[in-house]
Amino acid sequence: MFLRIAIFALSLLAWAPDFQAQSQMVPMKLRPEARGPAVSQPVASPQCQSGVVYDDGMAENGITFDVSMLDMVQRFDGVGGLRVDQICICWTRLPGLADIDFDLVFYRADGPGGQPGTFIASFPATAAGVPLFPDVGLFGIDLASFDLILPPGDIYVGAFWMARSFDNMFLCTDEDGGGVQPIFASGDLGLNWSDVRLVDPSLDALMIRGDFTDPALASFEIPTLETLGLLTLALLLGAAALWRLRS
Ligand SMILES: [Ca+2]
Repeated sequence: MFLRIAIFALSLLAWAPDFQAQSQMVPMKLRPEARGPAVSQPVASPQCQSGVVYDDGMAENGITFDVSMLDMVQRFDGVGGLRVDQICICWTRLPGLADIDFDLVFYRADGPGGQPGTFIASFPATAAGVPLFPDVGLFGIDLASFDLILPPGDIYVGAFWMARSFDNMFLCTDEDGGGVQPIFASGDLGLNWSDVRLVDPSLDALMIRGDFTDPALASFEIPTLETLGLLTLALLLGAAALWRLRS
């Protein structure tokens, strides 16, 4: 959050170039020829596999945009009202920097036509040791301790990063998994959004996944042996006290 506020302040000083870039955002891809056989290894980590997943587990490509600040998000349906436990996000890269600092970002789907609208939250994160394309890395970010309860409705989840500072970094894309979730990109901190699929028809899904739980269910605790043991001890002590009083 602090990073975004700081960057927003800076962006006011240099607003014009990015605002113009927004209206003509063109994706930069690792394999511009698009569709073909899967070239990456299967995602090694089981992270988020039991959560909300829109990709097929194999990345065919990567995508970024030539803007200073880039938000790229994918819509998650049916997660409104749930608590975010973990987000998994896949990065790949060309030679250069191996680590990327980014923010996980959350937006409500209350913009025009259901596109991203109200900003919800962001969390600074780092993906260290991003593999060279065609290898990819699925990085899990544990958010359980933040107790982020999402507002009602559909939610956009994705990443914000300084795309020109990390111009060798790409979000992994699935191009043959059949995903249909809306995907949007913004070069001006979410003021204007571009439908990424309109400029990149080969894109099926971003490899962004999430684990969510119902906060009502999360607060239910199954009694543990320790709890039962303490209860038994209390009963025994109570019985002993009663016996001593009566004797
Ligand atoms: Ca795939």
